[in-house]
Amino acid sequence: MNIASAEVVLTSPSRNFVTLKVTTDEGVTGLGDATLNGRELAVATYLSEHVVPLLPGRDAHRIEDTWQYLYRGAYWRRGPVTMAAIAAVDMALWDIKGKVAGLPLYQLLGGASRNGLLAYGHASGTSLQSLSESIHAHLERGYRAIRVQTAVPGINALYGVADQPQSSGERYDYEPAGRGVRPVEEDWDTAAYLRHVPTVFEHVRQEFGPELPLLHDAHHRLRPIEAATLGKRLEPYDLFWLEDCTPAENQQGLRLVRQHTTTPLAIGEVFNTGWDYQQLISEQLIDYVRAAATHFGGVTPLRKVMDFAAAFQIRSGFHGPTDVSPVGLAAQLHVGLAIHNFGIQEYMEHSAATNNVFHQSMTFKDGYLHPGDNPGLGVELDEEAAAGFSYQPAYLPVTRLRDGTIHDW
Ligand code: EZ4
Ligand code: CO
Repeated sequence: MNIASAEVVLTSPSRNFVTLKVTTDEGVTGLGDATLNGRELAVATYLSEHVVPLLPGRDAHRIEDTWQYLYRGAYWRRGPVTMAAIAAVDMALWDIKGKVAGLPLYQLLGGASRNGLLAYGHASGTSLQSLSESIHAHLERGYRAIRVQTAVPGINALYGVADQPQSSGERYDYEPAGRGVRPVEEDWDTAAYLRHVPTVFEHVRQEFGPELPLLHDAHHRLRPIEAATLGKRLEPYDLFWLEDCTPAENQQGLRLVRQHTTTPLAIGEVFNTGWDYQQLISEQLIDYVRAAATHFGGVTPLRKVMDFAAAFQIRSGFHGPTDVSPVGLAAQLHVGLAIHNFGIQEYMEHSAATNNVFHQSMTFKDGYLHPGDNPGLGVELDEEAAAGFSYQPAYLPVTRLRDGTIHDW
């Protein structure tokens, strides 16, 4: 069975998504996610100009061979645009293989290692009161693990904090990419942040008790010594993890963090290959792999990095924001269900508009996700609905310090 054609679908139900649809000469179709928040058109063009023309005539079953052909064949290695494009092809071919076999993808990866995937949701608040309401609202929706982000006195605009109050039953709808031709600017003050965050966790632990798994995302803002300080200050509150405490291109910087704190560390949502994890995993500098199938070259390399991590007792915590489409989310749910070293899955519920474009078989029940048992990935694209929403420029914010210096967002 050969690939007959492939097409790139751009849609923007409530945010932009780049989807690849591959069709075989037997009429089987597969979907892949290539969404790269804020750089969608670069990936769409990479796919349509440099990848789609290479696909017709290739054996649709030879997934590893096609992956290596696209990765090594480009000569230029790695990078988010390239790896998102390769991811889309990889996912689409796994989707096709599952449909041909009549099996959900997780069965092809070895079958389920568990009944469901523990998910965490994003609670946030501009005050301790609204944060508490947000956590309660998440618990009522079934979540059994919660990421906690709050406003910080002295910082005007901060990632991960919804600006509207959340009441029970409402979907959390913090979308960091603002529509417009330029990014908005936010501000940052490390000292203010380091002073405030431990007081928030003290409050949350007092109110919600010791058992609820709590997570926190530092979003690449800290230097190693600052990350070590935060990890130590948060130890009394027993975090499930502290995420992206530093911009981890500097992998050896994590040694310093590790020497000072036992707060578990999760890193890597912006990484795009296993090489980015080489030192972090082999030196056991992290506890959770944050990769997303979409930004990491697909199902094939995600499975490989998790097998590498397993040898070091490192578990998964795949990146699951809404800038991973339902197709990309499904891909990582199948991997998470199959691998032994699953840890937790981020889940940021897609909007109703997105769910009308992408019909998902996955379920979220009592705090656990399951990819469903439809053959392949279990996601279908309503192309007519997708065509109703054209691409709109949208960018993640940039951050400046008080003196105007650009900082990591
Ligand atoms: O800000 O995916 O842990 N989750 C995150 C995300 C990122 C967005 C950026 O597009 O850090 O919400
Ligand atoms: Co993050």
